[in-house]
Amino acid sequence: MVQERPVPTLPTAYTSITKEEGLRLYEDMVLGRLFEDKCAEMYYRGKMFGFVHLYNGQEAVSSGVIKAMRPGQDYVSSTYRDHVHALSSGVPAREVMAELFGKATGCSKGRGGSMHMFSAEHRLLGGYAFVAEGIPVATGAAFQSKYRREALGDESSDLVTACFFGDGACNNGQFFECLNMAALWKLPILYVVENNKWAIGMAHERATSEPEIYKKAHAFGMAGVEVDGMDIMAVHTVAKEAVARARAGEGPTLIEAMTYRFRGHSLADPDELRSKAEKDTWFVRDPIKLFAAYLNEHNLADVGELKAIDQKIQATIDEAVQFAESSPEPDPSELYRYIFAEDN
Ligand SMILES: Cc1ncc(C[n+]2csc(CCOP(=O)(O)OP(=O)(O)O)c2C)c(N)n1
Ligand SMILES: [Mg+2]
Repeated sequence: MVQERPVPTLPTAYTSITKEEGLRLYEDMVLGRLFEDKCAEMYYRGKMFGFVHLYNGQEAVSSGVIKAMRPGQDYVSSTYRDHVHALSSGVPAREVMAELFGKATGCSKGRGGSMHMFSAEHRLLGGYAFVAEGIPVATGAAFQSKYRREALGDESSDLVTACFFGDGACNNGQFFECLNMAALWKLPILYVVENNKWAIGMAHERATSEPEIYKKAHAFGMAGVEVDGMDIMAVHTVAKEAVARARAGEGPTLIEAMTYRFRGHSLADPDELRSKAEKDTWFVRDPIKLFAAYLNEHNLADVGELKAIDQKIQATIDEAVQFAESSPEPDPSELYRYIFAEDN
């Protein structure tokens, strides 16, 4: 048995949910999972190029946080592991798949590919290939919403930003500089660390002096919370509190979600460094299976209802692949478009 860091569970009384909300969260996690499974299939069939990093296992973090926000208004920033954050933000599956195929109908018009999902409409500030690169961008987005509201008097600008990044990113200087500014200026932002224990082949404890990342918030006088990232109810509850705090002008929160990626670092990674014992420990904590069991136990959904959702989502994804395959590639005459803002 692998010795794992204990993660606090929320008191049961704290974690009630309506059927409607439960099914919405379940559906979003299934969308992320089935989409990524299809990505793997398409990648190995040679439909996509470059590195493709999948999110399987971490779905409770994306769904739990983003579904606690206002769709199409609040901002989300991601990393190179960005497909599922895009889906939770409302970018249609067909546009994410088309982007992966490098097609003109993709959400970044085929210019971005796997690591550069973007959607102004869905307030997705982008996937970023450099580790920690999204942190200053998200911090800037949070600053502008606060500035518009407080300095320019725009009351509608009570917007919140969620900034996702990995455990490895927390050893990068941008993390410290941005947390300092965000705490100083009480910015409306959630820094969400998806601690999946590894940065490619570097084990988290080998790379950082204080592995409990949420504690780093206290150095800045910021709220810091650790949460079971495989338990969507826990993530969603913590996220709702952090969003409310941010919207009320009470400042940022650092959320450390303890999670695990079920596949290698990227689809090119043979994943030989993580032990079988460690993987097995986490595989049994599959967030989708855990939540399906929760919904069953609390009579919120039966097996048939959940299966119907799975089938509906699978149909959406199959349609997304057809859309991506039949879409045109970007026209070579447009090679220099979308480089400067005025071209958009
Ligand atoms: C600034 C920078 N340094 C190094 C790399 C190479 N690199 C790509 S992914 C990665 C690991 C990051 O791990 P983590 O932040 O934990 O995210 P995860 O992949 O686990 O989601 C590294 C070092 C990079 N892309 N950018
Ligand atoms: Mg990691």
